[in-house]
Amino acid sequence: PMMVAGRLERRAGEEDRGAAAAALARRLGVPLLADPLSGARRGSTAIAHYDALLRKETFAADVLPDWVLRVGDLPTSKPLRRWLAALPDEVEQVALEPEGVWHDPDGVLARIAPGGELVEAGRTEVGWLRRWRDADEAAGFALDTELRRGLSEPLVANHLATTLPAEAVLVVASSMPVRDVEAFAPARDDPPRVLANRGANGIDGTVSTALGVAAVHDGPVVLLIGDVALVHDLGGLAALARSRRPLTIVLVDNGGGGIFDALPVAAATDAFEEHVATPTGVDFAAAAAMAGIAYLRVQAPQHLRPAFETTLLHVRTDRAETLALRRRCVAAVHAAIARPGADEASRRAGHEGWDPKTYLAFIRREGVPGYDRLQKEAVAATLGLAASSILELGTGTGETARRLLEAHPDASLLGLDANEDMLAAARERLDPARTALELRRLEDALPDGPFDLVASALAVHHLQAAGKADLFARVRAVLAPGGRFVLADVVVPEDERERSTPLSEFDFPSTVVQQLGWLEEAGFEATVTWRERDLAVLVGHVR
Ligand SMILES: Cc1ncc(C[n+]2csc(CCOP(=O)(O)OP(=O)(O)O)c2C)c(N)n1
Repeated sequence: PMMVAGRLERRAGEEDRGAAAAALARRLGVPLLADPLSGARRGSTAIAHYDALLRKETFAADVLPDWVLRVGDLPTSKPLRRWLAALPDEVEQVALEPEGVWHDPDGVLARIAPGGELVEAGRTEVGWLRRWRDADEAAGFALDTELRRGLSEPLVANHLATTLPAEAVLVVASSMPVRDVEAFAPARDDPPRVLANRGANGIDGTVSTALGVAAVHDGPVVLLIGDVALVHDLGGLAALARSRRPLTIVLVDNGGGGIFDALPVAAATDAFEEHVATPTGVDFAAAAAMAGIAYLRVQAPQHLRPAFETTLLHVRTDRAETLALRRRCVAAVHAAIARPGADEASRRAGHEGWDPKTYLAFIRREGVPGYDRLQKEAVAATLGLAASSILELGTGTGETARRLLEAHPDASLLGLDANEDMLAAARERLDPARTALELRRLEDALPDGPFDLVASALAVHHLQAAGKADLFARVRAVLAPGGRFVLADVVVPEDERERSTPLSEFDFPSTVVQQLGWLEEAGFEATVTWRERDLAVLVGHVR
């Protein structure tokens, strides 16, 4: 069994239900995955780093509970939400909700237990809590090491959640502040109260909310907010001058909506900055002067503490660096919990450490369950084209190349791969008279065309969204008129439960729809010729 705690309401004078949830988890001896908004991220069974942990497929698949008790709202973390939604049907998920209100967008709750009903948890298996605790602790160490390198958005969230006293209230804005606090706040016995205006996750009115909290709360009140959200409530900033209670505003200014950098829309480079990221261009020192409040440019974490008068603490960060840091943090957590053996599958299916001798057997056995079928469908999608020159991206051991040469007896093939050992293996099995092989990464410039056919199997998903969009445009440029691009790869399945290919931190599959979009943008007429579970064959015809 396990417990999951999300945002819990608490009115003045009511008992602290977060603390009660943590006490229950301790009594049951079960892991408690608690969003800081629940107030339950405390005690010896609290798990703080579930967001990063559950991004690792092998870990997520390895720690399935037999029973879940949920209190409060759903936590914000997408990986946690997905994982809960995809738990097997026989895992009963129960919401404990004394107020008769619960949140279940995925329709996975089996039962709503009103307050007071005796909740019977199954027996706790020996070592079950320890597996979670060990992973959580390893994750915490790994993150500390990453975060110590310099002032950053995750460090700001971590520092505030670690150092604010129990009597403080931390108000967090929507977008990354609420997520950073969820991902980087440690479990501690006396956490400050964390409040957020979730609702529809608006970034508006947040300064006003914090102002209201400061008006009634006796202890320090700190607001953690992004630059776009702050600009959405400059009116609230102006109102601060009329409040006699101090509010400390920690502004994380990354020049726009940093949340969007991690989304596929970031690949739309022509419109992204102006229409999605929307940097505000506001001079925040001048905004503080307008509001009549103190202003300080933050250079080090120790500046981040409650001030005695209302103050704007301005932290400048860089969006691209922040995105890279977030990814390093997740990778560091995954490396820290990697267990030899358990992770062999994902490591070998990943980018590094491929051994060409065993790769094919491995991938047939457990790596990509539909491997043979995918190969067949990829070749089928190339038929009907009189190809004399073929470019293959990610030749690997040469399996696809062999099949392509067989299907196109008049063609010669140029194969690219970033791994020398793989190319050596491919060289051994392919006809040298019809094949040339080159060591190149997909990110590198493509060889000059024109080619009649560009084909790729199980390689392009190593590129992130922007990299894929960019590659598709470069492929289009080296194709001859009437040419074709055949892309056979792992994709994000329509239903998470359809995922059957083990992924590592070097795999970034996209959805079919996203990839069709990038193909169209690159000037292809794009179609799907085959798809099953998390594998698909996409074809781009030169328009
Ligand atoms: C009222 C409202 N308008 C628009 C949005 C869409 N939206 C979500 S996050 C975001 C960007 C927020 O940027 P910022 O406050 O700087 O935080 P960051 O993403 O950089 O952490 C926007 C515009 C929203 N949630 N609410």
